[in-house]
Amino acid sequence: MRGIYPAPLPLIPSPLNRAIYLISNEGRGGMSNVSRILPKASFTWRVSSALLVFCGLVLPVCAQQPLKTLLVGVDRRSVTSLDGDWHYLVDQPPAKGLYKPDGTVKEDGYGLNTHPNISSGPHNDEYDFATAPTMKVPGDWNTQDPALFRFEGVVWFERDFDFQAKAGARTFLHIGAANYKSFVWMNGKHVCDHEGGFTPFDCEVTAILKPTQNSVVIAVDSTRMVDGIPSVSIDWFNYGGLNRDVSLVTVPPAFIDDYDVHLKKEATFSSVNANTLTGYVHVVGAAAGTNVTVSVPEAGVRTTAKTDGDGKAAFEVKASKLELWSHETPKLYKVELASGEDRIDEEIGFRDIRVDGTRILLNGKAIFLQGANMHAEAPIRTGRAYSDEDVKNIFGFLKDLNANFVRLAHYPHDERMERMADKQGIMIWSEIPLWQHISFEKPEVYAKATFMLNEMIRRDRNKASVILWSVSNETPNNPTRTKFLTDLANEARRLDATRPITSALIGPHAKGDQIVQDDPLANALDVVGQNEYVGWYEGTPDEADKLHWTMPNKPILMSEFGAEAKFGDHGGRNDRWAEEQQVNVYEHQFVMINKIPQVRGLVPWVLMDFRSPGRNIPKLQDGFNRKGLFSEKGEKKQAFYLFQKTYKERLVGKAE
Ligand code: GCB
Repeated sequence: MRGIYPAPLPLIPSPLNRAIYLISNEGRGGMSNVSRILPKASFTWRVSSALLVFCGLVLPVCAQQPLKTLLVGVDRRSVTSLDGDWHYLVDQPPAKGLYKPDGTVKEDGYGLNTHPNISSGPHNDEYDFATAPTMKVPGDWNTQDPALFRFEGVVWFERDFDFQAKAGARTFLHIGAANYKSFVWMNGKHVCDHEGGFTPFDCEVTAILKPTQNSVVIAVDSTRMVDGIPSVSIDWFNYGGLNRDVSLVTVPPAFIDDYDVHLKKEATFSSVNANTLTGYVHVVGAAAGTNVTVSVPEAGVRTTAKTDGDGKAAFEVKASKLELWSHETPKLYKVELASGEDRIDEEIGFRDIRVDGTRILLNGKAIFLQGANMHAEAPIRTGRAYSDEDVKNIFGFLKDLNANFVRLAHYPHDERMERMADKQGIMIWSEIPLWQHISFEKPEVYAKATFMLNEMIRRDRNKASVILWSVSNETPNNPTRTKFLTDLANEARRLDATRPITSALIGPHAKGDQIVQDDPLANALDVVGQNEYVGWYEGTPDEADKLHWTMPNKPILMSEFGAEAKFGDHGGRNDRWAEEQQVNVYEHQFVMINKIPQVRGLVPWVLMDFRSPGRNIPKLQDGFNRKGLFSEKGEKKQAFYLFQKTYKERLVGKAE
């Protein structure tokens, strides 16, 4: 089986990446594990330096594994779903079914899916998937089995299936997301691993599949790691499991794995000339010079481009006429991408998003973002969000609020969110889970961050609704972190030059009535997110009125502000936990925010109450962060109505 890897990953390593790569190779006598497994002169030579470090240092097991790819647009293909009931077994710490005593992965562990010798003969393996209970995939184990509600560790999943392979076709196992590390076996063969809880991955299983009685076994380890992203401390629930759809994707021998179709970004935007589409289609297994066609019938576009030696076909073509996507008119076009036997039918919106001074311009027009933060929590049923129903409920809340924007905190959410946002005209801030304290000093953590950034951008770059990539949330202001995040922001720009880059900053504390935001990370950003909790973690609600912020001369989004309130808890305007106090905090915040001229968006924390096990005040929190405008059951707090009216009548903030 030949491994493949996404082409748009950093082919030219950034200076820091290059340094890490050299260090990792030196440390291994000049030859990394990865370079040993890469077939010479093949496509895989173009693997990113981030992956080299990732496999070479972080996951030594990669050395024995075929590389994985990341198929873009899987939800636009016809796939064989493996969702449904999977057997599961808990591998209690130290997880002897998965890890050897030294922490490396066992090749003769539960992944082999053998059966115990119960009745006779020598005693052998002590696990059995065939008779194990089942749970639903997608889903988190915490809300499906009460015994696992607080469990963080290794749970194994197994299911059997029949599969009629098409002659000559290639088949990939696609996992929408599994938190946090995954180790995958197919028919007893270890096929791939992945680190990161919120992005998809694929492993090729073509040569291993049989017509009947296939068995896929996946170990998911949700243990928090100091050097993970996020690290050990988080203010959300660490839902473990196969949290998003799992499927088999069958493609022809030469297939489209990645594409980017967007409105050409000119030096200045002009609506008259905004009709050039550009980008690339990448075809794995295509000889140089293979034809790729890109058609947008409704816009009169049909162009043919040829792949280069790496399978990439770049194109640029003028549309006869293009109606641009916006939150007011979320126009999507049917886009057909085809090469040889492969074809993907997409729906893509075209728009221009840029920063001009302190303004954010969408299609040349200054916009003000009226939004909310949201965790990937399922309203009403609670648990990790993964379904059409969950997404419908969340968008119902946003539309009811009159929002035009959502910050998907603090990690990439289910792709359904972006699809729905594209259709409904909600703009998105998309973020990697780089939250507060991270091991910024460690090169391998930087490698993981670039890896996750790549995965996020690759999955969602064709979504018009995504207008901002965020590299982090509330990180400590020191030179090591600033260098790390500045490099990461530049990496994001290199991967996608069409969108502004942001991050949510925190602090500094007020000095008297003055607050000067002088975090040097702002220099690396196009749009500055500012989190602050005046009236809740700091000061009293009315103190906000007196505060004067000095902010960078860039567009500012108030990316978090708010207060906790328990739905149905009523009292005075200064009574903590009362809905009235939450309203009071916001009303004073509005006074303060209205005095900051560069503010271009409101993003209250948070749309809906969400599970966070550190929130331990009985009867008030009960394991939930209660800063929601909605309760987790979808009940509207008074602050919801405040925002609904504020957004409808555009009472706070200006687009320019
Ligand atoms: C923050 C964090 C967010 C927390 C929130 C809170 O600053 O960015 O993840 O949940 O505060 O409620 O404390």
